[in-house]
Amino acid sequence: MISPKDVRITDEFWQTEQELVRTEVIPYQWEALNDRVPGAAPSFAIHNFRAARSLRERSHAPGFRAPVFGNVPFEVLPEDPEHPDPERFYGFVFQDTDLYKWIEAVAYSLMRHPDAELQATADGAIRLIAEAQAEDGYLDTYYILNGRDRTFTNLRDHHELYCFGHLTEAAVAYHQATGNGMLLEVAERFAGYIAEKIGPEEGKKHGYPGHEIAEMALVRLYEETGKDEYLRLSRYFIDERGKEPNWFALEGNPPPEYEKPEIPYSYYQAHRPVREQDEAKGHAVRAMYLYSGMADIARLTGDESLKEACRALFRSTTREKMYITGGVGSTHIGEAFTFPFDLPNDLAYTESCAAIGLCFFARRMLELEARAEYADVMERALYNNVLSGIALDGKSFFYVNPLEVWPEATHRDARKLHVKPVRQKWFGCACCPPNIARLLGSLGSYAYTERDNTLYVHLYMGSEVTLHRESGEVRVRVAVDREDPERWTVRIRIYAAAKDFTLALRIPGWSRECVLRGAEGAENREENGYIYLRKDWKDGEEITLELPCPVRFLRADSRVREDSGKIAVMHGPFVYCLEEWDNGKNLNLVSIRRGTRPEEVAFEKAEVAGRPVTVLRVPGQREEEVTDRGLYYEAECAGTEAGPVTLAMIPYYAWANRGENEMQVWTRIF
Ligand code: FUB
Ligand code: ZN
Repeated sequence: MISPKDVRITDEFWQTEQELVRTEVIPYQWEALNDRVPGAAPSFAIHNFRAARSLRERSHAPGFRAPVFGNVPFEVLPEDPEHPDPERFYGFVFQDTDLYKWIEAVAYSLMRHPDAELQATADGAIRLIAEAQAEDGYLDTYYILNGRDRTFTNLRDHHELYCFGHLTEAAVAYHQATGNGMLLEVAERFAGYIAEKIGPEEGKKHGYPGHEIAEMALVRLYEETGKDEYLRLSRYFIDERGKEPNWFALEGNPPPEYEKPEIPYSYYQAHRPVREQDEAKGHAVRAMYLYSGMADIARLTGDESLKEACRALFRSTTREKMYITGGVGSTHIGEAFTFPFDLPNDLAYTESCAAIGLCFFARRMLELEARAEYADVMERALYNNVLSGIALDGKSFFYVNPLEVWPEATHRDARKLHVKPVRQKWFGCACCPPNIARLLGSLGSYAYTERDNTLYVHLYMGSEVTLHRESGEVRVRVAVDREDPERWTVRIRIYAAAKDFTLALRIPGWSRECVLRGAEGAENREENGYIYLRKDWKDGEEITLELPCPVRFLRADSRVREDSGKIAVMHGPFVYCLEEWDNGKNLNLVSIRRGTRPEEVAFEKAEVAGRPVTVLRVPGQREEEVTDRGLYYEAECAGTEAGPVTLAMIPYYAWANRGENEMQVWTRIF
């Protein structure tokens, strides 16, 4: 894998996002983790580690009695919010992960931008984590503080292995960024503890995580340390999942209410062995994380049946259950997938973490086999659902990313209370904001992958990647000029002579007519959506790829009932939307004029919340408002009166940055 350390993002658009993470998100989240943001839901993450450290210190005192697990709920709130008990655990069962994700985001930031003060803060947090770790290596403050007698007794719901996964991801990143191995040691000690308790051997629990992530985290740990036991454990989790008798039944905990007896355990993707799964099911984030881990294991072991399952699950996810924005998970009930083509726009759940998980999955599929389809999906999720999760000023976040919002309904309709019309400062369940931060921080490893002397360029963003090869370093610099909205001009320059080296350039799904210049004498072939250029490259050699970037009108498959008779507008990888701010109230009354051709759409340079955006001006109509003829009234079968208007569309990621207002992605044709 190409480390984010080896890629420097120079692109104006993406560098702005990375700088926001560095200058706004990381400092803000640190305050949030320390419960110092007035008006924001408290995190208790640091509080819990302090309490666990204090418990460990006290555990050596004479007469110490370890806590015994009582009836502790999934989320613990202080009785007196003003005075939380310093010795108690608060927050969700997985609260520890917010700190781990923050450390991971810090690691990526330090890779790009050394900062002694930030590093010292993170080092301090890591020391706290190490001091909170139990002497046997176990580390989950929820159990440490509420009672170790329940350790690993509810793998299905209690997230201990999920916490381990995030700890490990952070540990690897921090080690790579700074060389500080303290967190890596903590993670390895916890991994060792897990392997003692869970596994195929007699006397161990034959279980696996209820919320996946440990699978891919263990692969990272294996790749960082070279220790086979981590790969074995990851593989065990994957192979064991869904086998009969089902571990989650054997554990004997009562089923949660969203679990239906006729589809047992699909919420956790444990309804059947993973190689027999071919439909994306259950909790969307869990599903994406599992499939990512499966793809990792398939890559490392060459296991064909696992590869086939990954392909089937990718198809199911993206050809039947994905929104045009790259969002996945249609319902807030269980934060889950529903059935194929059920993609409601105003009820969508489309959690930011789920779209991030889809990026993880797609990148791992690319590492398995280069097919532009995977990169198209990764790009779709990244440029739309993921980016919409964070405000343009980096100070507030969406958990849920709907495709249509009528603010009044989100306040008054109980079915839509999960939809927020404006981004929130923080959340009691704050999984999304630090997840966005760690993804944006590690963008470089999504833009490129490397295999067999081939550098794959998946995402076109200004950047410079350094490849470490036996013959020396090769630097490849990519510059993307988007000045002309009708085309992206990509210039790729290679520094250092590279013998028998292949550049593989993705042909984006939105730009099939691309034109390549340069690469004289290269062996040139096209395969699965990539142009392969193989040759002995000279130092300083440059090629140019012109990517026409037309406006496109998209329709949905007829089975997506919500979108019948409507179109969505895209420009390059960006999905566009209408906002009330630009188009007036009642977006239900506007339509795109029948027969409009994409070439009739005009571009306009504008700003939203101080950030440059390309606005699309689209010929449209607005129906007259009828409010004085009764709830229902007799009318001609000819449509209502409508007058011409020019609709202004902005990129979806930029919506809700100018206050609360209506928004819609899919618009009627009339
Ligand atoms: O359960 C941990 C995280 O919290 C999930 O990934 C999110 O969906 C949220 O439920
Ligand atoms: Zn989330």
